[in-house]
Amino acid sequence: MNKLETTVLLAAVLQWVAMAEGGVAPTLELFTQTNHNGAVYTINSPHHNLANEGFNDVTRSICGIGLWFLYEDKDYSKHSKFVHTFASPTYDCENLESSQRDKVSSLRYAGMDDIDFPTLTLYHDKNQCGGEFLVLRDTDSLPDFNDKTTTFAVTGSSSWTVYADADYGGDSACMTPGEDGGWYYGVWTYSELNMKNDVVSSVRKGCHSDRVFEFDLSSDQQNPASNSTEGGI
Ligand SMILES: [Ca+2]
Ligand SMILES: [Ca+2]
Repeated sequence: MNKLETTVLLAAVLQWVAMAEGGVAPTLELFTQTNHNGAVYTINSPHHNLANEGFNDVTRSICGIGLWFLYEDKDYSKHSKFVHTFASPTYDCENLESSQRDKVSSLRYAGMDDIDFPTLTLYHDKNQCGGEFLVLRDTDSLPDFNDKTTTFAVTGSSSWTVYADADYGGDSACMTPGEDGGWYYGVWTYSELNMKNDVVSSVRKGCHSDRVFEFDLSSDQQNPASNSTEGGI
């Protein structure tokens, strides 16, 4: 079976899984050449150091499903000069831009092992770097992540409201995900919510603030898929 056939088969299998279970799991394939050629490494979980898998600094193109962040440095480090966002509800492929090739050292997805499950992930640093805290329900205090959040990622169709004080007090902002073919996600930094850095102390599911910030998907299209659907050598 050649690579195209393998890719088509994988897409069919993933679609079947989605239909069977209602929500597909995030998955990402890393390729050592552009246009999903070369050696491939398939990922279904966070990887803080691709050197452990013998796949450090070799990725040139990617295919997959879900909302993923790819970091230049290991450990999702804030010192990474780039963090590449991949977002797709169906199996899709793209080439990394040339300045990001042969440099990816860690990666992780936002949310749960179902790309439609409503989640909010809080990140310690800019560009979804550093420690993370996954929120699934109303949380009136954040003992392990209080006043630490710089960036936010949402999966699922629910909005989420963040507050500067515990018990849903103080300044607040509602994040509403954008829609891509019936799939929802969003990524924000504190300044895009007109909040201060490192102030979030409680979180509620749903939109409970009159300060509403809807994610604009068009702002997040980094690398049109048409670049990578032609095959090639
Ligand atoms: Ca690297
Ligand atoms: Ca606070």
